[in-house]
Amino acid sequence: MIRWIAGVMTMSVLAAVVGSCGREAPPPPADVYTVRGVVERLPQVGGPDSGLYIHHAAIPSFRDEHGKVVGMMSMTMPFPVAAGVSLAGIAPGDAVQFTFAVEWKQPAGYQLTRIEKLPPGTVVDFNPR
Ligand SMILES: [Cu+2]
Repeated sequence: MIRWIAGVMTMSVLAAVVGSCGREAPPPPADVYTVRGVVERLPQVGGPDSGLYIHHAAIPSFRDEHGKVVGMMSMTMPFPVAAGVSLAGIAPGDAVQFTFAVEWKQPAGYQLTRIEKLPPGTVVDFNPR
């Protein structure tokens, strides 16, 4: 009798867990930012660090893993380039506008998904409001 009750309780706990999974909201999409910057270094093919280094403007709307807007100051950092994104015609010193996506779920990471060269002579504002 006690075993039967324990069994029924286990089943109902399982049902509740499975049931709540079915009702779960779909995961939020990755955070996406479009930012300006200046290319510092192209990816080192075959090197240990294959990121595209960009001195990017501040990103006031940048969100942390909890979705809280914390901003990101202007800095130079490497951006892993998503497969299929062409860097043809991009060189160090170029002013660019680029888009990157941040995924906080495991596996967390970020990727540059789009980049375009700005007209020669474009002055990047590194501290936009
Ligand atoms: Cu940064």
